[in-house]
Amino acid sequence: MAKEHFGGIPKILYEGPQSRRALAFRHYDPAQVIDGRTLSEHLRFSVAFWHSFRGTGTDVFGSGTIFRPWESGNDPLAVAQARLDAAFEFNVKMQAPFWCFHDRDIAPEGNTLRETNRLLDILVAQAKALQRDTGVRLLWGTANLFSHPRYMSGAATNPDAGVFAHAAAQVKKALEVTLELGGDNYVFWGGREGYETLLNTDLKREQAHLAAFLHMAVEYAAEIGFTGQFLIEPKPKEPTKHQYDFDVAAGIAFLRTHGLDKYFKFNIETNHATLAGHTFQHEIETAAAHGLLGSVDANTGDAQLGWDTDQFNTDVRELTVAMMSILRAGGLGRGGLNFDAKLRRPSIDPEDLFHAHIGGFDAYALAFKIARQVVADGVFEKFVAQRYASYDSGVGRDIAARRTSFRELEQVALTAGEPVPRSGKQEYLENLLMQYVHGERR
Ligand code: XLS
Ligand code: NI
Ligand code: NI
Repeated sequence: MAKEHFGGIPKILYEGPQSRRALAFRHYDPAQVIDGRTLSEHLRFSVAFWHSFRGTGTDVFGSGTIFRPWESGNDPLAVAQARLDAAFEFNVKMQAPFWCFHDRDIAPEGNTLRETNRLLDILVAQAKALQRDTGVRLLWGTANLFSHPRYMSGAATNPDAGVFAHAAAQVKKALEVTLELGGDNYVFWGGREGYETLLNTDLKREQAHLAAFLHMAVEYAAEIGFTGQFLIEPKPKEPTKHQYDFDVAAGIAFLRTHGLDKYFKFNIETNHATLAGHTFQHEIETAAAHGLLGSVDANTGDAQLGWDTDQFNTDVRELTVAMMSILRAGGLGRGGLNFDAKLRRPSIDPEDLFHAHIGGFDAYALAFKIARQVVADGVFEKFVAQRYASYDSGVGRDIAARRTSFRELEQVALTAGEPVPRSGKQEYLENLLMQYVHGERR
């Protein structure tokens, strides 16, 4: 890398839990081998280019607060090139093996689609060289189908077929670029694929169009030889009042209805789960129950704010239970933990970007280690198995195998009398969990 952009900040190294240095890892030791794989391979941390390198701290009440030195200059292409260099330097210094981006994050838009594609090609060539030089890889690519005014009423769900065509052209190119950069996945987050009011919306038609769009993406991927995993990223609302990929359950219904479930899995974002009224773990369990757990957008919301604040998550308890579900599901495979999170508006120093990711990486690494211990000990699993044991034999087994009927079960109920109540022992289990979280059982 030519010029150092984060001067004065060294590569962040693992120093162990006792370290008191702020710019060090206490739990994330990328090279630590656990169960035959390094921690880096288990966790597959990814930096989200859009938040970390395009976020300026704007909100609805005010303009940007975060200015990086490489952002100055009046040639947008040169700025984009310096920015991309800075991003890879950040990945390397953070020991983050992956990055993620939207097409429009990395390259400026031209006056025509053709010109925009040409500019994108320049940055993609640079990214390819940077990937080769640094070993950083692409976790997933995606297209920004929500910022440009043409997408104000959606992309694939736009009432205007011309906008649909434009979105198709954009995703076609984004797929080519993701293939070129060896991306492991391709993500669809349905930014404006929803509605503001049903007074002007044909909901059924819009969903059919969205399905057609996704089928065409699958077909084009096959055509060009992109074998990465397609992911849907559910979010209930924001920017629109209602988004069709509301949550994992709605996503499953949509994918199955339109014959897409064999091609897609889910990219689950913590803050989107909470916006939908679920826990992070709930969304993971729901996807995993259907074999559709793909990847994670690692962030968190704010309990008092009702929107997608995309903060860095340091809640080890929440991450531990999420990790327990991920491990029980067999891990994330070719997915990973993408830090779709941004700095707070007053966190304006380049160093803050490091503190933010260090906190997030360490919290996830610690949660992974705790969860691994929990799953290995199997105490919760044993409790749950016990709780359902009545379905392992006799009439319970017949119910599970659908070998009985209401008539037979009525006889069972009449002869057996009132079932004996058994405690769910929630508080006992929560205390047990805390023993792991607090390190008393490690
Ligand atoms: C926004 C989404 C977005 C996707 C990628 O809420 O999380 O950042 O991850 O388009
Ligand atoms: Ni996201
Ligand atoms: Ni989000």
